[in-house]
Amino acid sequence: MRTGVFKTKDSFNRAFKKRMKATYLKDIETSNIRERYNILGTLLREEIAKDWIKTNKQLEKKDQKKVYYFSMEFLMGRLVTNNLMNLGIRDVVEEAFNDLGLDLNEVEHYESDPGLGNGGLGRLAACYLDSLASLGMPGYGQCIRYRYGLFYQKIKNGYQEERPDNWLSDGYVWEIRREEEAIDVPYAGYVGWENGFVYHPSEFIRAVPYDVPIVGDHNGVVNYLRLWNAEPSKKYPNTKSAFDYETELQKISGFLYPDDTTYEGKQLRLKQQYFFSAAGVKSVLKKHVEKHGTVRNLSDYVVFHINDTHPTLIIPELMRLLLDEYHLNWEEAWDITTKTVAYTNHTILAEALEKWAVNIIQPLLPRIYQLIEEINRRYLLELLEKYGYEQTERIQSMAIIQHGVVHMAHLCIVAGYSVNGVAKLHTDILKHIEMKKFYELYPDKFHNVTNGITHRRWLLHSNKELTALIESVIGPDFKSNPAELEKLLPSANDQRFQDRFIAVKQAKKQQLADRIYREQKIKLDIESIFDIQVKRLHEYKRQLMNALHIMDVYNQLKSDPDFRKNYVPHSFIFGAKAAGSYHFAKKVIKLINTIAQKVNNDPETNRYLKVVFVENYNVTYAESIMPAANISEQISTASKEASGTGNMKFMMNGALTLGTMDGANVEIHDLVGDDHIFIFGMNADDVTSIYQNGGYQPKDIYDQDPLIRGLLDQLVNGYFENVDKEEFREIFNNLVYHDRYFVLKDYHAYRKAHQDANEAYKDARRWAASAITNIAKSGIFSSDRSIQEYANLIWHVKPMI
Ligand code: NBG
Repeated sequence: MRTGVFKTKDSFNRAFKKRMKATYLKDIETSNIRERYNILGTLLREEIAKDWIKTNKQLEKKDQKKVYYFSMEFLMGRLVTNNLMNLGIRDVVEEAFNDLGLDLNEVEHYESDPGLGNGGLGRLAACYLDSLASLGMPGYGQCIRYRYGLFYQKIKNGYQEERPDNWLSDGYVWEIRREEEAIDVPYAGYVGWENGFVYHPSEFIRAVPYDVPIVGDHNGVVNYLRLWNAEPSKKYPNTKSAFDYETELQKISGFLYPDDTTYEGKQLRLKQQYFFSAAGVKSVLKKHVEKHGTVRNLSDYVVFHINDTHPTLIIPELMRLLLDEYHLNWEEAWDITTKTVAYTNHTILAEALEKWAVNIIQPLLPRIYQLIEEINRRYLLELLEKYGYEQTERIQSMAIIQHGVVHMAHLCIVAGYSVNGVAKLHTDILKHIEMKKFYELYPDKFHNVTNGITHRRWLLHSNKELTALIESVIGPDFKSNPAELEKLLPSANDQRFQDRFIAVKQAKKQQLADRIYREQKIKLDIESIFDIQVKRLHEYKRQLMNALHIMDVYNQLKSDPDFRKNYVPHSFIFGAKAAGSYHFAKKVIKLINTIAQKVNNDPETNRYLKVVFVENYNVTYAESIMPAANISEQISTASKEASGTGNMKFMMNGALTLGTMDGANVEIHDLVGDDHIFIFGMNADDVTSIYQNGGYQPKDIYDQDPLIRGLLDQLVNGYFENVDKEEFREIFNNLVYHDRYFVLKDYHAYRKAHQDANEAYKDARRWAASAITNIAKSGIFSSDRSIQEYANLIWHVKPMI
């Protein structure tokens, strides 16, 4: 029970009206949504502030270890509902709004969705912040306050266009600027020698933190996400014009992942990475020393967590501060660093494993580069001692700097005290294939923590109907302890429960269908199977295989009356952003939209088949998509998807996975068993073996398989009337001559999995039983479990309450 403004609906109403008048000189009746949202947000922030201050006081008293989670991405989604629910005041506010004749839902939907991320990596970071606060652990995010996020995706004539995502245009009610904690981040210049190395930067950029509160679930705890903004430093550079300096600042906190195909682009990314890493580390050290009077016990109180390699520069920056500013010697500094830094790997894709050319790092960060060199030198000496000259090849392949290139993952493994993968299979691949030599060197550093999702946002908030249904059977305990979902298992075969589950699913499908109709004017039939693939657009995720299969279905609907009789109508839904410079991925978007246009407008078949590519897929969209799915497409080339987290969200909302034995699909399969999932295709060993031994010729499949040849030919033979015949030549060539991700090789298995799913869906009871089984088994994928594991295994942090 709250005191003050949120105590009762009447106290809230009074405060709301009063604040409306004082701020906008308006009555409730004449106010608009923006004003209503802002007043609600302000009152909420004041409420949160009380808990925030309390949390800080508590921490002040009980000085304990804290985690700083550095990530290039945080896909937070809207916070208003989250905050209302976690504070336990949504009902009061809703009633108050009803009394005022206002719609809380509408006001909640006014909030912008900050797109400070690209995909699973960023959403994972956001789920983890929610769990940290909800478990009462002191854990804080560190990132950049990108003015325009990743980008806003427009679909124009089937093509993706990238626009600035102006999420800050109307301010951001949650953030608090902390002017006094700003940090000057040094760049460029040179390193001199005055009884020791002295760094003379030629330029500083001021990093100003904006803190966004992260509210724990009904526990009075408030953590924060710190977003650093780039601003002019008082130490003004004398090497640049004001105009150039200002342009540079704008770029640093402008976009996430700016095009890095040019030298300047690469330099900008590195600048961004150093910007928030350096600002974060320095501010933490400053506070620590203020409190403890020394940096020597840092590792007892601080963990710097490196989320994928983007924040790797934390490592040399920490060394730099310990050596140059706190005047420790190398051994002392290294000892502290290697006890403070932990690293999570999120991908084995070679092109995503960051490598920075020395000729980019060195001019931009001369002292940092010098320290990386020294770390590498000492480390190589150790390797030499261990392995001897006979194994120089092994040693060279493990070096941090190789042929003028710095391998960031190697630096993380060498300097971090922990390296973890994000699903069992992924960790095994790291240990035994990708990072085999490092695992042999440091077996104790390697851990697995399978990813998780916050069940609060992905079940309790975004699927209130399902939550209520579950609660009516097993009581409310699953909300705070999601493992309790398992109690639902006996209901899987209860016909009355199945009926109620089906009714909820239909209602959620209708809500999604309404949104899609409103925005894209495509009508979906909720009796059709909602078959959904939402995730970053990438070749390894094989949206292309899904698209080819839709063409295949369409061909059969057109030519085979028996097929049509047996086919349960399907609505295939896609959501995905392609990186701006990822040309091929953008072609796939165009292909999906071209297919959609053709099939949706064919009166002969469009009762059976619809295709939708939703525009600007983001967290908010995902909240209406996850609850509405019947089939969750998780069809990556085995071994390539480190974990996946969409797979978990779909599962928790009662969709059945149709997927490969990849990432966390493997764990989903192990939990639910063969009967409640559709697994197909090559496994990770098959894939690895082909990569190692070669021997795959997609052209042979094209030549020998008439079905596949027919489909591929349709890409280039004028079959799509509304596009140039050559539009998809590149896709055709890629599949026939390269097919690095085995689309053709897995195609028939994929097709068969779809046939099985189609048949299974006809037995509505069996399908519902499977869906309920999936929900019952999904508790383990709550990010509360993941965070508990990080805390026990890696961070050694404890709840503060
Ligand atoms: C992604 C993986 C996903 C995984 C998320 C979160 C990157 C680099 N990696 O499989 O592709 O679920 O990280 O761990 O975005």
